[in-house]
Amino acid sequence: GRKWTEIGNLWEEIKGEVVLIRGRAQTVRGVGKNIAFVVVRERGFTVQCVLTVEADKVSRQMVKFATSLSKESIVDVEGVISVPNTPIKGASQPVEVQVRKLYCVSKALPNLPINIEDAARSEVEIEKALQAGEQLVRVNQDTRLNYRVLDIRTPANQGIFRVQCQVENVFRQFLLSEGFVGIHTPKLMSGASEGGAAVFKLDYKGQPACLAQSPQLHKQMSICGDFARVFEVGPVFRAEDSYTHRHLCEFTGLDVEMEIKEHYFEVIDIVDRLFVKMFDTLNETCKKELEAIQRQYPFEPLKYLRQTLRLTFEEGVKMLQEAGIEIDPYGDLNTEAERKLGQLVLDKYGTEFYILHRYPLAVRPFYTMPCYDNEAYSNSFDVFIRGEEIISGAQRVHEPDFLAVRAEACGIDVKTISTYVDAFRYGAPPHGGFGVGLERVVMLFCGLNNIRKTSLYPRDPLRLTP
Ligand code: ATP
Ligand code: AMO
Repeated sequence: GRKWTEIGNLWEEIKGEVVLIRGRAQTVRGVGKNIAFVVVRERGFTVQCVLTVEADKVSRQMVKFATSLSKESIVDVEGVISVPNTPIKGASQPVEVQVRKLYCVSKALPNLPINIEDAARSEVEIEKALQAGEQLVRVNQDTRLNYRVLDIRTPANQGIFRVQCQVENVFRQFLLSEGFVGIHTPKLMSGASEGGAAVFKLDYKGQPACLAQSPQLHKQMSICGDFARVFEVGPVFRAEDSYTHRHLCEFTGLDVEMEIKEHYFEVIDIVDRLFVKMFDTLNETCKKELEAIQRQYPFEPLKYLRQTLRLTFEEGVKMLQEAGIEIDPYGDLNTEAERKLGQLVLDKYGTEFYILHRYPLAVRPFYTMPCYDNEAYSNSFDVFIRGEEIISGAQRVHEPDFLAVRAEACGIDVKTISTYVDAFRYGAPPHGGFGVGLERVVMLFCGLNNIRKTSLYPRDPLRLTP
């Protein structure tokens, strides 16, 4: 086959070389009958291709053909790299391609519902353009999501989903290096694992069933089966009934479960080292992607410490109370209090990533282990980025009769989870774990304002397509 060059690799060093590239016609402009400019884009990188009528090489017909290309059509271009005297507007690469051959591989419709250039602009750029009297359509979120295939062509979106891939990759690599084994648990379940309200019910060949709200029960059962340390990356289903910026009906769960030798801090230690490694790796390996995201959605890099700050729930409540906020010391923090505490922690400790542990037992799921020294509290924790929750975790109850009592107390019908409770009757080690929302990690690391931006094809209470 012929040698293809990626548009992102077209630099001054290869001046004079003949290259072959494939990309989308982002903009097309004819100047008279003898010249045409086609800006070609490949995964966020753009280069200007120039067609000039010259004997034997480019005909007038070809210039006409190029000028008539519809935006977003896919083209193959062969040409010579040249370096223009003045910088090129509207292209990421500093060189031009002097076109010899141009083929249209696939035509796009002439009128697209989203103009990629408009969809790629930041709020500031949009405001400027509007003030300058430019004709511009602000692309709203519903339009973006309705035509997601077009929307995800923007450089920021290309960046977001590469960052997401790296988050998942670091999660796996780190845990594998710590002796964890990856597992897959069923998504069709006989009962709810996280409380009955937010569960999708379905008919399983005549039996009532539901979609898994988490791998909670089976990841614990795998510990009873002697895997000692497990992780899972998989879909999680929640029938959320409210429409918020951070809840989806289907998201990707990064789950961990492990034996505990002495203390639930062993689980927190894993969270700590995993996420410091994660943030370091993202900052090192995703520079281009993060820049592309920042250009459209400006954000400050995440502030985090070498060793993650740990506060008890009581300490958090005290900080909020001292700031004049009324808090029930045995209740849960609402979204507003979580945000406020995030700000107080940032001001006092200089970090936007921290762990809050020893939550009141009453606000945690039935499988959570109470504190040995005070049963009003539990061996549990939440983890926050920029004042919003990304992780919940805890040590679990491993005594079956007490587990059944806790489940009933939390309104769960033990019959629907009897195989889970019974798993602890064959000998079960002390254990704990945590669940991370992948889309939330990406959203908050990148300071984005809506979880739909970090879900490729989001499912929310109002959206089941595309
Ligand atoms: P988790 O399910 O792990 O707790 P979460 O982020 O979904 O994760 P919730 O328990 O649902 O958190 O809620 C945490 C807090 O956020 C609650 O105390 C509640 O005040 C607030 N909250 C939850 N859902 C909403 C919502 N739809 N609108 C406003 N606030 C909400
Ligand atoms: P929890 O219900 O807190 O805990 O979920 C764990 C993490 O998943 C994310 N998350 C969500 N992300 C998007 N949309 C949603 N509707 C949504 N709900 C939750 C959050 C949250 O921190 N079994 C426990 C975990 C454990 O203890 O191991 C659980 O499911 O980032």
